[in-house]
Amino acid sequence: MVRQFEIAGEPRSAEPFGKGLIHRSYLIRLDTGARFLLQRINTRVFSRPVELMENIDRVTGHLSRMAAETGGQALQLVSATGGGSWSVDDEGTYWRLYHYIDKTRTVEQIESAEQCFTVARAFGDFQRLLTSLPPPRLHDTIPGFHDTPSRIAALDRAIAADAAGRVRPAGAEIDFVEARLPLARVLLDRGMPERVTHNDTKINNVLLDARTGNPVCVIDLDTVMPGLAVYDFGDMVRTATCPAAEDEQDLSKVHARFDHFEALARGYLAGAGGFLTGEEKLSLTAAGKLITFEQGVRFLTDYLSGDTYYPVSRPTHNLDRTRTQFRLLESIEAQERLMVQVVRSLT
Ligand code: GN1
Ligand code: MG
Repeated sequence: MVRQFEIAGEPRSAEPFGKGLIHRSYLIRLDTGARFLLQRINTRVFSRPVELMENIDRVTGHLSRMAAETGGQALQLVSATGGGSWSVDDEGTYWRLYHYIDKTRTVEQIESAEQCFTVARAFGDFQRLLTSLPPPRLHDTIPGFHDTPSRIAALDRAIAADAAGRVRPAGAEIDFVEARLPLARVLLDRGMPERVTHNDTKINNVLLDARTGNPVCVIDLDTVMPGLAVYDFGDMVRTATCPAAEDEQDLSKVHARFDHFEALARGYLAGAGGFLTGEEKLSLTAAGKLITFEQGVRFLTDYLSGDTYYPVSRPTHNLDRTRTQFRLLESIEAQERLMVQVVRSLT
């Protein structure tokens, strides 16, 4: 497959790479020492791979041009020998090849409040650089990705079908959602503009300089599409304020760290504050609640459906993930007033 791309050398090795839940990634080494990242696109999740790659082509092209001006770096696709930036194998599987960005590392868990600031600023910068992406509108690579009401509708269908016989063991979690239905609409009807957003703003989607730890490049561009700016902030709250892993089974470890929240808000506003409207800035806390809720609903739906979307390594894996999200949401709710206050003081 690597030979289907414009590379100068012979591929020597391929090893599985990274911890993504969706695609399969391989680190490729050529005889010249050059390294690449080969990715097998999951077309069960991204059912329109050509549109997906059109988006990524435009976004990486724009970011590279901007990076040249700002001195940063951007992901770069390798062209396929037949033209375009992807290749299809005999089985109809889509593949793409990125240049590997050297001297960087990723971390799975935020290490400090300071790191929250730098990573949030990197995602804020990312959004800001993309405010000048020329038209047309990007494709929706996953339609309705953050359409929380339709995520709830999907949950309702999974409950009705009870395909895996798991409605009973998930009773408490189903009740939890039931009690919070109005939250699904909390960001809608606020007149916020559509922006270009990343939609997967976990810390492991920022390459950090291996030596200094400074952000070098935002990666994982598959869900870059039109959306509300604050969705990205909400996903940072979900993933960066909590000291525990997404699938932690000891719920006493799950909570939102206030100082991390504050650092995220400062960092994000440092990157994106210049273009955000007042309404967007005042929606940051609500976005943290919403995205945590929505992710819990997605995990719960997958649990009830018999684990068809997220890979699992134990039968209750998706239920455990659901529980961390809901516990985290409770923790955010308990601190909500203070969070709103701190955001207001920053704006
Ligand atoms: C998936 O594959 P990964 O880890 O980058 C998912 C995100 C979820 C996340 C939960 C396309 O992302 O939306 O927030 O898992 N990506 C897609 O860990 O569904
Ligand atoms: Mg990822």
